[in-house]
Amino acid sequence: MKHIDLTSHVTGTSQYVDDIPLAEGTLHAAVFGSPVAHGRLNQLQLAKALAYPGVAAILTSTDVPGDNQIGGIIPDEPLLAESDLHFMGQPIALVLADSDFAAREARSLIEVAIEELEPVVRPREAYAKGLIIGRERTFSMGDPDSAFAAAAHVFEGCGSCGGQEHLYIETQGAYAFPTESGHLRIVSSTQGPTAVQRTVARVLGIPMHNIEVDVRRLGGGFGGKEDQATPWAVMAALAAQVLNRPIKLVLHRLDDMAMTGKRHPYEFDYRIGLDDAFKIVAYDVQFYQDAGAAADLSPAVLERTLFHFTNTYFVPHARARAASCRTNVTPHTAFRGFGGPQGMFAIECAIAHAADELGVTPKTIQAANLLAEGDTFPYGQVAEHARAKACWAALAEHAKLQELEASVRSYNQDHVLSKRGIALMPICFGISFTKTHMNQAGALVHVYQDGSVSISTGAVEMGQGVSTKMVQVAAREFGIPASSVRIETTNTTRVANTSPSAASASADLNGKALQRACAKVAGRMMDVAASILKCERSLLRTQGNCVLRDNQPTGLNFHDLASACYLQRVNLSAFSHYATPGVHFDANQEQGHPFAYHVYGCAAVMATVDGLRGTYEFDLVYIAHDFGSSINPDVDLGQAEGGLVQGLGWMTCEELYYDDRGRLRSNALSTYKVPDVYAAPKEIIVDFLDLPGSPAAIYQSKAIGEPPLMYGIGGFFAIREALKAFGAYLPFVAPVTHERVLMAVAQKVPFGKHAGACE
Ligand code: MTE
Ligand code: LUZ
Ligand code: MOS
Repeated sequence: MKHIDLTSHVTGTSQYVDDIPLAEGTLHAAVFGSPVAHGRLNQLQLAKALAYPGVAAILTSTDVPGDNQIGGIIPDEPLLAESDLHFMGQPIALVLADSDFAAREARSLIEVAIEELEPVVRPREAYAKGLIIGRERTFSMGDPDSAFAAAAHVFEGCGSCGGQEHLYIETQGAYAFPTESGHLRIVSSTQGPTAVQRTVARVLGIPMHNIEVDVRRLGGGFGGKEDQATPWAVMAALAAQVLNRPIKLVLHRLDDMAMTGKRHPYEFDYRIGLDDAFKIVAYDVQFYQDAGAAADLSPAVLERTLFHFTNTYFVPHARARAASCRTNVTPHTAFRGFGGPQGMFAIECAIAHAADELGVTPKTIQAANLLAEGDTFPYGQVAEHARAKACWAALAEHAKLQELEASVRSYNQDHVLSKRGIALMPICFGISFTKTHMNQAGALVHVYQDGSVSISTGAVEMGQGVSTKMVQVAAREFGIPASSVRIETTNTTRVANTSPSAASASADLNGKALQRACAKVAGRMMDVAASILKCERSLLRTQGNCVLRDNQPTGLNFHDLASACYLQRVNLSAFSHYATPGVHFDANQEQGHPFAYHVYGCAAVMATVDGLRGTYEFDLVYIAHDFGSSINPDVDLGQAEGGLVQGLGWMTCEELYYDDRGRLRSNALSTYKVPDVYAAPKEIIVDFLDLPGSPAAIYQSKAIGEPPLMYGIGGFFAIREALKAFGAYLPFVAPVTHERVLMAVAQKVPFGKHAGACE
């Protein structure tokens, strides 16, 4: 089945927040943000801005009727700054005017008196000053200290990986409508409608039932709208309530890039111990997460770094420590992989370092340490249906890895100015929210009396195809064509108390809830069919709109059955709830069974580096991925390819540059480079591993949204291998931009001096 938004996307008729026809009396909002990264706000002069034609009002923290607080995990973030300014772009005031242009012009007339303070822009510096959010966490298994003492080889070093701009095509935005009796209806481009509803209630000091949040779809989220869609919706709601007018707030791209958080940059120190058979006997790592100026989701992201710090390897003696470091940049947030990629990058660096020293390729070490069935993860969960070795073997066979490696060697012999490298990137990603209570969902289904079906779930469509999958679930449960099913908007009045669409779990959680809801209604309908056809219900099933008895048509179709049910006063609606069974985690012991299952896969990435220019290209990426029994191979393939390219971008060309005043200099598409069609690999081949998925996933499929992003890490190491062929060593600093490659070739960074990574 094709993605249900295919035609409307291609013809430009899909609707987003900015496409909603303007309601009478609408005011447009522009957000005035802090001009400094750290300081104290002494005075705000609004007179000139208020005098600008068309300006209706300017709201500040003093206009907040409830709690001026939007922090989800830790209450450390005001909606609008009071006196302390913690990052450049931090919202201070909201200008409301009768046009977007007027609001923005007036915004530029706001004057401030600020006492500027020294900003902290590096996580290690924040750590040294004790600027830590939440508590430091340690995951540990075995006895690393003794294992290091006994290890034949021990290597230590450090590295870093940069942040990443989400660059959803639709920027952040919301449209709030005051309806009546203090009720607000908010259309928001959010992954978390309930988070918006809950936070609006808190900030406005009103009950949640006075707020309806509605989402048709997002033009991309990638985690950037899991939590950080909320403030813009709350600002729109605040102004709608105070002014009793519809309020539209859609960020312009430059504001979005300057004001919203990104993937967390990390720095790390590692130590790895191996025996003579290349077994990793011990691994120890310390992570410094650049959390930005407020907690946002950072503690949860940090936790997932710890869940994935051994990637897909079994390390008997392993320890990871991690701290969220408070710096004066935008609070960083969820981004596809949610801290997992950073954890995996670190161990891949440690492996590459050991490989350099031991004179083997990283592949030798990777292969010797892949997780096996029954191995224990450092957080206590035992690997079941472990597919690390199966994916590795499938890749080696299907990609004809040995031939590929031979071709790289001969290429390098024949070429002086350009060299090739190949890297393998095995992955393992845990599926479930690591906060156990978030693993729940709800679904509502109506069968109308004409047999057409309407479904609502808590899942938000952001391009990943979850709406398509929900339609497939309902069609399959009722035995009707997908064209008979309509998926409604995600709306807090139809499905309440939802988790954000995140953690790759939306299809599993909402699909299972929907399956139950459909089964309830279908069961009632089949009872009626059995009475009409005077036969055992167990002989009946529905397919392609027809009710079949012993697989033979009965003449009764789904439409007539629905109207018969209605006339017999049978309930044709149902709501169901689903909560993932068996997941738990004890954050005091740092032990438990946090994931319903794991997704595995392996990629081979081949890159060619031009030694004169420092440029590179990805010639080929081969992936063997554990999709389970995919319910939509087209959609899932798109997720695999898109995730890969987004991961390659993070590792290579996407460079966020903050100056030492905490100003983001790469704040536009002219200075922040995402992979385009030329930067994408010339060839991407994705093999579906032919193994059943998990019973915890919908129809034994497997979650697909995030895991493929981590294949992109292979891009860094493919380039690094190519550089080794030049006799140059690449320090473990990502992204590896063309400039960094050129420097590595030109300077022939001596091995062992992983320069630049550790200061
Ligand atoms: N794919 C598209 N096209 N757009 C997106 O915003 N977000 C990713 C992934 N794939 C995203 C995407 C992220 S971060 C997650 S968590 C999952 O989709 C969320 O959807 P799922 O739970 O249905 O997989
Ligand atoms: N969001 C979240 C996530 O709140 N918890 C998670 O565990 C998670 N994992 C991946 C992506 N988003
Ligand atoms: Mo995805 S980072 O879980 O929104």
